[in-house]
Amino acid sequence: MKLSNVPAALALAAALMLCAYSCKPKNTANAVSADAAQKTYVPPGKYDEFYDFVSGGFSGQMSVYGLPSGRLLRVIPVFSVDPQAGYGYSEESKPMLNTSHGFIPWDDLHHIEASQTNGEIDGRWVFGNGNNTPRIARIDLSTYNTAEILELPNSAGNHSSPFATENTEYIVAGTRFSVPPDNADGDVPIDSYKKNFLGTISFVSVDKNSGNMKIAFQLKIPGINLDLSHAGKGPSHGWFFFSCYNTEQAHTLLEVNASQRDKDFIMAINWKKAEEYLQQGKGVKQQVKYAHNVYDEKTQTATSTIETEVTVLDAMALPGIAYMMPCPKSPHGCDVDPTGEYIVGSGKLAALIPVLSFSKMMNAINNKKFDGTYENIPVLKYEDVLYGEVQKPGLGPLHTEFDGKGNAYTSFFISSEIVKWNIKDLKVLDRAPTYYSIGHLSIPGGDTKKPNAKYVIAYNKITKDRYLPTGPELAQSAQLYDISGDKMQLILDFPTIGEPHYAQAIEASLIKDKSKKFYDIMQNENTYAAKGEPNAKVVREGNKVHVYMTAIRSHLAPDNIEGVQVGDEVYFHVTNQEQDWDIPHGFAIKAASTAELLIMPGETRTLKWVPEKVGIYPFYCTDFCSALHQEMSGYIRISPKGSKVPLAF
Ligand code: K7E
Ligand code: RUQ
Ligand code: CUA
Repeated sequence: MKLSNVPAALALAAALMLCAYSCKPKNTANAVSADAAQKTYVPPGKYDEFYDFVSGGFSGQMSVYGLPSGRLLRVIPVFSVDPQAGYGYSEESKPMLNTSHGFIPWDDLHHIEASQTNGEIDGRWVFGNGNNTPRIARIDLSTYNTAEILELPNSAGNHSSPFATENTEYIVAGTRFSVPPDNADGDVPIDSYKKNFLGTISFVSVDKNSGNMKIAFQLKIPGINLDLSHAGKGPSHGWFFFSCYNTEQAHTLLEVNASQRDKDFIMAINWKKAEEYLQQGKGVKQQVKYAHNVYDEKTQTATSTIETEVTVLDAMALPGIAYMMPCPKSPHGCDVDPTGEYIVGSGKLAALIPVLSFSKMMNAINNKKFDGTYENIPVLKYEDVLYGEVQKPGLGPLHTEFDGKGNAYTSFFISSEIVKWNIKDLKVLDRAPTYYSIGHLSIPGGDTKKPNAKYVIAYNKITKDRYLPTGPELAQSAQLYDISGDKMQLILDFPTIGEPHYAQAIEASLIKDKSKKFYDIMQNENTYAAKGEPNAKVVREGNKVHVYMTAIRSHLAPDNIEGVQVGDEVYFHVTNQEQDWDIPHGFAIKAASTAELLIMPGETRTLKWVPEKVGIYPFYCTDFCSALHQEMSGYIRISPKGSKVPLAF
């Protein structure tokens, strides 16, 4: 660390903080549109027009809201254990949270991306990235379950993720932290960064039918920080664009040392070229360890497999895969417009928005107009790839979404506003304040070829005085704007679960009818399913006791269990016998250190309990399911180890 940098760092930090706390946007009074109530009113019993899948940030979960009402419809457990659903507590779901580092019941679910076909949202799956221990999750949009979680090796801080190519050929993930590759000796001095640390981009293929993910290949890139990315589309299909900061490759005092250059890069990756190299056998097999967790709908059980190999292509050694396009000051967002021609970078510290041109980039590449190399990767000239700059748009541009009518909407963290601008002439058309410090914003389909630009939703970092005070912590806030006219109109504030980053809103008509109502119990292949109360039983195998329990309004069977001893491993396999929509049963037992189970109709869920003390323990259904719900209960008697009490139920 150079000492001379310290005052500069402090000054910068102070400036940014000042802004976050004092930049209360102007024209607060007329921000809310007069007919807001009408525009967001969805009468009781009526459905919303959009589902909004919102990242939960450090809550690790994904939440689903209805728009325009802002109703919270569901929280889907993904990267964190969830007591409500028993996710991460039931034996069936525990393997979902396995990693090569063991069971990790928390992550930072950062960005959401919907699957696409022909560059349009197809309503099959949404993907979320675990930012901390690099993972990608796939959520099924008929069951709203986390169907798959894939860990990424050679990676750390999986931030530039999980963005999809036009036909979801790949979900792409770039590492935010460069690290020594997993198969290298990691015990190296941190100041050997430039020598030992590398960046990685993972191309995860997605099976068209099953959705199953697989790391098709990884690209080895210089030790820079990848921040965000988006796929090319239309003419730029086959390319992927990444914002990069810290091209200085600093490893201390990043806020200064990684912000020295006037320009960092947007890296363009030609993944079709990478595929060619792969076919020519230019990939190098590398031994690594990463978990691949799949939930099987038939057995209703997740399995975790530790995979041991990835194929790596070196983008610094194989020409034609990577190019660097200069982009002002620490770019954050990296967004491609619906035509696929314009690439918008957002320099967090820049006072302008650069718009790069794909066709100009191709010209420069085809004419080999390079301005030297960066770690062997050709660098293009800013002037050669620049379409133009939006001048003085606001402070701290972060992310851009598109309306498909030639306009772009950019979020400004520091000046707390959304700015609408025209792509063709780069003129600012409108600005609307956000409360406060907006991060991402999203328009339904706003990062696809076909946006449905009825609304833009702001996801804000700071809530302050917008809600009734609830102690030092306030819920983060989302704000809904009507953008069907020329001017943006704020029509609703609604709180979010955890810290929202990116989100994807999907037209309800596309997915609502395929939403599963219950599981067919006859198709339930869980090894421990009990179908019908006569099949309820208790089986002892050594010190393991398996309780095959049935739940139906309003009875748990068996409801009296004896002959179980301290130190036994007791497995309550509870099968919900109902075959009707929205009739779950719950299950909890006194003193069991795990959470409850919540069992959907036709489903089996297992709670493991190792009793430690002699006694009588009641258990009961936790979900108020009928007038006789309180009667849905029972007792288990725990006897001392070695007791002669016979097994009875
Ligand atoms: Cu801008 Cu981590 Cu996508 Cu949040 S990131 S804001
Ligand atoms: S019971 S409806 Cu516990 Cu009165 Cu709740
Ligand atoms: Cu079943 Cu309450």
